[in-house]
Amino acid sequence: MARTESASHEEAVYDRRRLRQWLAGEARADGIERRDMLRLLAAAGLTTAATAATTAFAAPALAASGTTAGSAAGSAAGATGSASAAAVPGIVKPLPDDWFVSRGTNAETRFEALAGTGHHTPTDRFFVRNHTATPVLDANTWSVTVWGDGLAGGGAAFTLDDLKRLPATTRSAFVECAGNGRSFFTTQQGQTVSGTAWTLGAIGAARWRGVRLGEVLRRAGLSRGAVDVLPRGLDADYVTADGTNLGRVRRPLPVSKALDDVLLAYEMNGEPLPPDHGGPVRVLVPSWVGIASIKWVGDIEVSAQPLYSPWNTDFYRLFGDAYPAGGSAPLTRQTLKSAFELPWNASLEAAAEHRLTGRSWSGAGEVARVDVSTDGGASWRRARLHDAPRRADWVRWSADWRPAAPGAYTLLARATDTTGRTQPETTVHNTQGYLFDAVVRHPVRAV
Ligand SMILES: Nc1nc2c(c(=O)[nH]1)N[C@H]1C(S)=C(S)[C@@H](COP(=O)(O)O)O[C@H]1N2
Ligand SMILES: [Mo]
Repeated sequence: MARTESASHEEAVYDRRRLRQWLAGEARADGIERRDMLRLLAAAGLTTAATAATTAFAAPALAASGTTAGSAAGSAAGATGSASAAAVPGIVKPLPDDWFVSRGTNAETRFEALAGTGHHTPTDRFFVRNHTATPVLDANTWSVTVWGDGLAGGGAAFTLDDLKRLPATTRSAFVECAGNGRSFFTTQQGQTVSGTAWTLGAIGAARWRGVRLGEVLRRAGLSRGAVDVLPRGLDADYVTADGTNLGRVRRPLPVSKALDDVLLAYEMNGEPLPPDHGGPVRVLVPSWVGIASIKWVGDIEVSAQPLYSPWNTDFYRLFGDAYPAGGSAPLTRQTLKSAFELPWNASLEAAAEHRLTGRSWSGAGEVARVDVSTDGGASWRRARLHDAPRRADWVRWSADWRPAAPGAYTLLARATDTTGRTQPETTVHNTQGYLFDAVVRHPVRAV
């Protein structure tokens, strides 16, 4: 508990410090409307007239050398046997209907498709969240440029071979969208939220191999004055529904996190990182909201001043009645969730023994225990854990159940992590539906 609270306190302090620096003309805020900055400043109690000029966005000319996935999803049909492919323009890999639900430019993993698959999500079943479309990049010509006034020298570029020559690290971690579970704000709590209506499948866990970002930053000449690191994707500019061009997907990361456990990953589950998941190289930010893990990274700005992008100002903060007018501090760690590996409204044989399986995860600490209810929350029992709980990862669990009679049942799973947090009954509303952590009520039928 103490660890979580002090960490979120540090984030609030960090955010306020950035705002002060912006007011003093020390911070840059590209792509952010002045009124949005003023709203943030007001929220932080820093309402002095802001007259700081912003510096023009200067970056090395970088062209995404490659094509963008067009109608690849269509050609994927038939590649996976009987299941037809869900249509998501912009995603390269096949999306069979029994593994995925298509949601706009995104594909959600069906949790029932993970039953019996092992600890890591098979890459072919891993959810895809694209702001635009998957660019298919050539690993032989790809490179990442590290640049900015937070470096002592003039910066550096690294090819894939350069990165592979540096010491490699392998680790297991989940990537989860901050909006995972968003639809339950509406279906369980009767609230309105904006964004992709995910159920619980905007998460996957994989074994990632790559080089520590800290190693790359040091070789590029990281200076002591560096504050923020801004990785940027090579996918197309993101244009909002109202036509505003927000530029390429990018989100600042404090240097402290960048030097801690962040990877530049070039392998996923023992294979070269595939196009949909950011190949040839993506950023992997363990425990944090998925948006931090920038795919198709093309350049990384290292800055001696705090940086902003729409992805840490207008998006990926908590807005709403319970939050300050400018929103919460930018989101960092994920929250706590659990899911059954069963379809919604699954049919189970009555008076037969069933092994209910599922997974739980937390961005704050390891999962300490999982409790399961098969009677809508009237009684609970402890599930068996099938993995050694680890930070930034999920655990598989199971509980046996014999439905006494045919009829409708509500299954619940509730995780507790090592910081002492337990999934609550409801999540405090925020307008963009981030960080849903309440226990999900999963309906099944015994027949
Ligand atoms: N360049 C780029 N990086 C990106 C995104 C994107 O659209 N473009 N989406 C982000 C979001 S919101 C999430 S949740 C994760 C999803 O990773 P995945 O598609 O490999 O599951 O990638 C993040 N990195
Ligand atoms: Mo996301």
